[in-house]
Amino acid sequence: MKTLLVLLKQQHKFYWNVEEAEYGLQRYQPLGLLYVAASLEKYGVEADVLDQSVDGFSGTSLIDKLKNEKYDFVGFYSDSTLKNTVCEYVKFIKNTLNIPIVVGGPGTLNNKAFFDAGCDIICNGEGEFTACEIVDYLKGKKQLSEIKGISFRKDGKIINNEPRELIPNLDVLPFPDREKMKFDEYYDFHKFTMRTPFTSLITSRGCPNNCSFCTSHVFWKRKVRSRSPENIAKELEEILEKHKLKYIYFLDENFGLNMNWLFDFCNLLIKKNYGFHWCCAINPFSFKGRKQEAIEIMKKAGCDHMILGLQSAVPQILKNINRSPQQPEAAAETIRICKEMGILIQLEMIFGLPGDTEETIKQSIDYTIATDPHISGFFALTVLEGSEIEEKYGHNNVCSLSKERVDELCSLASRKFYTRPGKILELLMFIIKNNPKWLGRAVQCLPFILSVAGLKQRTTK
Ligand code: B12
Ligand code: SF4
Repeated sequence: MKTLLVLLKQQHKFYWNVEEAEYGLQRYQPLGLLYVAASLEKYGVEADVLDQSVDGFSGTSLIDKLKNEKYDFVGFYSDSTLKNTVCEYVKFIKNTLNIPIVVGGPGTLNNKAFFDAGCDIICNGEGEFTACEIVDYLKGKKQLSEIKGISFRKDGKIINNEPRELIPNLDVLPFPDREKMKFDEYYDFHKFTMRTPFTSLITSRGCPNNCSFCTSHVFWKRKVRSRSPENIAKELEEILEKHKLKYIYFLDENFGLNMNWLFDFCNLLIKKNYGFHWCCAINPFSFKGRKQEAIEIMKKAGCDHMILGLQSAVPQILKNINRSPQQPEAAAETIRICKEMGILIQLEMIFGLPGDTEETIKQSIDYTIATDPHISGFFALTVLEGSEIEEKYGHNNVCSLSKERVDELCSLASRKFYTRPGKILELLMFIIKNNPKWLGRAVQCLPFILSVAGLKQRTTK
């Protein structure tokens, strides 16, 4: 049995500032598909992985490949923003080829459109074991009704099977085989600290929180499972055998939530002295009570960039999105410590949240300027299918401001934040001191820099 797993290129303007230039600056290996592929191969199924932004195929050439190379089924990754693109491909393939199509990923929470397009099976949640059971079904060894964690169509009706239990011990999973991809084609030059060769890796799955704009709690059930530091070290050493790795982004939704784990992991990195730098995403309450100590050891272990999601500085807006009103204070402390230690700190804000007005957005901008992280992203809310905000507001306006006004306020915030002379100098000095090679990318990064600085209007749909 043989399968092709596919990540399509984003064609719709959901991702902020999505333009061709963006994809020349930022690409991540499709870790989810690589995990599924590794489990299938362990199960005796040949699994190839294609990434359209690197492999550049068209719908017609994809069909030719599926036919000529005799694949038994094809799988697509979909997040909410890729959904329309995936549906277009599913429809196109099904018009010419009768091949089973499976779709998985965080964008499948509302699955009707995929079935309407012709998809056969949706994998809900983690895919490693589900995909192997789908193979059993295709071999005639299992009924669809027996497979936990899938949805399928029977007599025109969508059947949602019982959910699959989360994999209790992530250490049992085979490592994603990055050699399936063109390793050097992955990087994120949005990061001033980026060095190549680069890869991404995930040390835990899930997040305990339930922010109303996010779908993590629906997908990962608010349960956090961490891999053991030793298991991660083994994966790192496999990569380091083949590549002189210089940079890693740990893709966890909230990195290092468990403090004992964080200290063990950082101590292991320090002991092993692998020589790469890394970046991670945290939240305002991360490292609570032991912030100074935690950030210090992370720095020692190679962390040079943290992404801190605060979203709003206004207590009532934070309450509206199921967050604590104490977070702005906590985030300010993280920003201060990171700056003292020379870690690039990036604050993320979302505008257009429930209850947002011109005044609350102004307060968030003022807060960002006052706390002065190195960089800050101001994003217009993307309403994700399956999120609490979508349930509550549907396609209606979430706040009193129009989408256009929210976009304008994002640009205005960026302009106010980045066009201060001190800021430009600070960033330039940071780059020269920490990663001068990045400046070689400056011309290619120009559209990105202009957009970040609010000098080029952003549009999101
Ligand atoms: C890396 C990343 C990115 C990268 C690259 C994304 C890409 N498509 O290549 C960048 C930085 C570009 C990015 C951008 C965005 N991202 Co992003 N990103 C991630 C991140 C941090 C890691 C993804 C990952 O590797 N996960 C680890 C693997 C193991 O999990 P997985 O991918 O879900 O795969 C498992 C299952 O889903 C399933 N599965 C997946 N595919 C398939 C296919 C088949 C056939 C089967 C059987 C199973 C299966 O099996 C896998 C193994 O168990 C996740 C958060 C997270 N930690 O997951 C967010 C996440 C995917 N991003 C998210 C969002 C919202 C965005 C943006 C829209 C943000 C924005 N507003 O601009 C953009 C849009 C991207 C786009 N499509 O254009 C959301 C998606 C939510 C949703 N409902 O769709 C996530 C979940 C974050 C969150 N908690 O909200 N992102
Ligand atoms: S936004 Fe971040 S902290 Fe909130 S639920 Fe999603 S992943 Fe967790």
